[in-house]
Amino acid sequence: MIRFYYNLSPNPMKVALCLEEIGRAYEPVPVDVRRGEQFADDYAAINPNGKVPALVDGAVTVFDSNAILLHLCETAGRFLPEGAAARGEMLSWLMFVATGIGPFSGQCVHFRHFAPPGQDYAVERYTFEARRHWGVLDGHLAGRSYMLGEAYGVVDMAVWGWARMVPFVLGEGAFAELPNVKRLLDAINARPAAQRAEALKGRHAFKPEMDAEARRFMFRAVKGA
Ligand SMILES: N[C@@H](CCC(=O)N[C@@H](CS)C(=O)NCC(=O)O)C(=O)O
Repeated sequence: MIRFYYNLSPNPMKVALCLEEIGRAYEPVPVDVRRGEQFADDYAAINPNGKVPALVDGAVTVFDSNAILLHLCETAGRFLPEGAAARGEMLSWLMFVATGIGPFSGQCVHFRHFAPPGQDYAVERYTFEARRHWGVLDGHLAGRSYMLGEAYGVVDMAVWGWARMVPFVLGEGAFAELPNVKRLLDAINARPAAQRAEALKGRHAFKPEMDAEARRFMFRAVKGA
């Protein structure tokens, strides 16, 4: 059975959605990053980057959320477009989410909500880049139901993980400027697989506090890195 290493943050949640969509049995294995569990030696062997998510599927180990989405959709033979041109589009948008939406939204959250005060330059820079990336995505979605046209697929799952967090990333009211992102989010939220993925919240008591211990773990690296 697949072992899925997760917490409830955006990157693991997109994988949870995909697992639920393809309907393969999996064992969710919680990794509490605020308690430093991502640095355990056995986990470092699975993900040398010391982050969640990661997945062990028989002999195959995959880390990094968008790599995991591709692995799951390829092995299921579902949620991927057909033809070279459509594959190019799929890879482009998937990497846009992996290298743009995710990291800029993540840093925006960090500097707006968790960093000590007085980081105006970082807040401005990451808010600008996060908003700009979401704006590109919103413009792309105008006139299409899903990221690659009329069929729901792997890129939509990647977007969903972070789209759920847009008000936390950019501020309450941010969806007013991102109507197409909101429409996509609502469409995916209505899917039973999304509701099953969200139900992961009830399975494990992750540490809620961002206290001194949790902050220390933000500045620690995997041994040997
Ligand atoms: N590129 C990675 C990023 C993974 C990542 O940043 N995960 C966060 C949770 S969303 C994490 O593990 N944070 C804990 C830490 O930074 O120690 C992916 O897409 O999987």
